[in-house]
This record gives sequence, structure tokens and C-alpha cells, in this order.
Amino acid sequence: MVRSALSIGVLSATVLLGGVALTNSASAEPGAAAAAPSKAVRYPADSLRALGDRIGLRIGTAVNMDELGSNTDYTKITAEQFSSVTPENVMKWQLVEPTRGTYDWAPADRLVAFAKTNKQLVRGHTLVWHSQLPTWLSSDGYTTTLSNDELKALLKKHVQDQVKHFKGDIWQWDVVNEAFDDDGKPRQTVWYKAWGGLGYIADAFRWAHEADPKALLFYNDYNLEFTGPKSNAVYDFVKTLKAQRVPIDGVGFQGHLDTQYGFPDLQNNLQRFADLGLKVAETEVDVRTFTQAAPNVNTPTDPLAPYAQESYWSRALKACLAVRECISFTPWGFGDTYSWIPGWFDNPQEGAALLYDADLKPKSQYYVIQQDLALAAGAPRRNGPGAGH
Ligand code: 9MR
Repeated sequence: MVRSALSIGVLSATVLLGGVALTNSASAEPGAAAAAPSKAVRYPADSLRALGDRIGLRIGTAVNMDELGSNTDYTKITAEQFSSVTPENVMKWQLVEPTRGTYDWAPADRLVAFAKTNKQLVRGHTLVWHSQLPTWLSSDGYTTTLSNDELKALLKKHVQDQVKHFKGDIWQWDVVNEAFDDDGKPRQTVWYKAWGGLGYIADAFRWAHEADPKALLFYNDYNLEFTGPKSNAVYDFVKTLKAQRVPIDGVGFQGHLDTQYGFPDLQNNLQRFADLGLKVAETEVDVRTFTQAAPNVNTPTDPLAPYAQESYWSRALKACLAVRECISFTPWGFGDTYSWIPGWFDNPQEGAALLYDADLKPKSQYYVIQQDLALAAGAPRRNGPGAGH
């Protein structure tokens, strides 16, 4: 079943679109780079970004700055397939201020420049998080030797300085990342403790909005896809933020999916957050599965697993397509070699979570996504009888 759908997908994308290189230009959107270069960007008409353009959906990717520029294939795919980029690591506090008081914006600036050249929008990731903090601030995100007053002043300066530095260049900012635990309780981070509650979140959104009023400001988290204590807690919390007129524009659903768990109630969750008057986005999608031991960490142990992965990718995209307020769909990288999954989930081993294999060749999951986008963009109008006939 899935296999035949796949071959139809490849066929229809080719027949409909011809795979011809088109010249496309990105439309002006809030937060888009003001000074776009005049050089036209060429990308294939059957690329994910071109297909997304036809319905106003940005298709993004996390970008590994160790590869961008130095790895030719990686760089070409980043430019040709995606209309939005997210720095996988280089905008995190640990990397922008490794030494207290000394910023290093260089790798992030390089990504922003690449995005301008290639007419891509940037998802800024992430301003307030407990993980990947500089060691001078906290080594684990939960404990610190700094006082509460110092922490408050440091977070304010960090948010203001970083948002100002990138002012006008960021489409969506992940202002706060992962502030809730799976049981729905607020995570007891250094920020939570310093404020004695979740007040740091409203403060961060206000500081970010002052520094760049045009950027779309997001709360971003994982497992919001599943209806349950965490999703419910974040739903209630962002509803409160809206009621308090805190400048929050959207909620990011990370979408780190795994074939061993059932597919989540994603569309309904996207929709209920959107119904609060928020934009939504899928921000870090990957679909992992059990794989062989090293060195074959991206070879599924079950040869049927890729069929389940195709289905999960397709349903994740369709959930976004079905919700008008879902403005971007971003896989967390595109080559299995560069994915965080095998290094993180190694007992038992998991991997093979992305759309391209270790040789940067598109996998069947890529063609399924391509087909879904092609059909979404090019579906003919129905002429048959409507409801009631
Ligand atoms: O992919 C990122 C990896 O390279 C880092 O080592 C890791 C550190 O925690 O962060 C990964 O990205 C995370 C993202 O920033 C927030 N959501 C979860 C992602 C996967 O851990």
C-alpha cells in the first residue's frame, strides 16, 4: 500500500512539475530580511520549498554550521530544498557568550547571510532555555552559584542584546524553550527559581518584543503533539499569557516522533492552540526508529520500519496542512549522519530519523513529503456533486 503510494508520488511530482529549475522570489513577510540581495535564487520546481511556496507554507530545516559552506552537497540541499532555516546550535547562549561579557555572533551571522542570499527566512532558536547554558552561568540548568538578582539582570541583557543584534533578520523567535515537564509541572530551572515562578516567561516575551517588534515570538516545546498533562498545561499557560496581553504570537510543536509510540493527536492539538488566536508551527520534526548497533546506527532493525516512518512523516505534514495557522514545517536537519538522535538514544539504539540518508540521498520519506506537498499545491478543483446530493 505505502509502497505503491510512494511510486505514484514520484511519478506525479515528475509529471506535474517536470523537475525544471524555476526562478522563484520570496514574498515580503514580517521579520523577513529588509535588504534582500538582487541575485535571483534558483531552486527546482519539485523541491520542497517550491512546493511549499505554492500554498504559503515555509519548509524549514535545522542547520549544522560545521557543514554549511564546507560540505558542498549539504550546502546545496540546504539552499535548494528549504525556505526557512533554524540554527541547530549557534544561537544558543552557550555558543553566543561562552565567556561572560564576550559575544561571538560569527557563526549565526553567517547563517543569516546565507539565508538572505538564498531568500530564506530564519527561525531564531532559542533565547531562554535551561539547556546549553554557558558553564559560567550554570552547568546543568537547574543549579547555579549566581544570585537571583544577577540571574534576572543577565537574562534581560541576554534577550535584549541578542534580539537587537539580529533585529529585522528573524522571522520567528523561539523566545522560551521547554519550560514544562511531561507531567505538566513547570520545570524547576534556574530561571523558574530566580523568579519564584513562571514570571520570567512574560518578561522575556516583552523584552524580545521591545527589541524587535516585527519578529514573531514563539513558545516552543516537545510532546505538545500528544494530548495529556504537558500539552494541557502549556495550553492553559499560553491562554493566560494571551489574556494578559503578553506579546506571544505562536507555539512551536517540536515533533520529535518515534515509531514505537502511536502517532499523536497532532492536528487537534495544533488546532486548539491556533483557536486561541496563535500561529502554530512544527519546528523540529524527526521520526526515529530502532536501529542496528554502531556503526550501522541509521539502519533500521525492522526492514518494515521505513513504512511506518513514511506514514508518520506524511501525517505530521498533513496535520500542519490541515491547520491554516500552521505557518512552517521544519525537520530537525536533513541528513541522518548529522542527526542528534543516534548519539542521544543509544540504549536501545535509535536513528534513521530524517529525510536524507547518511550519503545525503533522499529516502522514501522525502518522496512521501514531496508527494503530499505536490498534491496539496496542485489538487484540481472538484466538479462533482456537493453535500446534500
Ligand atoms: O540538535 C541539537 C544537538 O546538536 C545538541 O547537542 C542538543 C543539546 O541539548 O540540542 C539539540 O537540539 C535540541 C533543540 O535545541 C531543542 N529541542 C530538542 C533538540 C534535540 O535535543
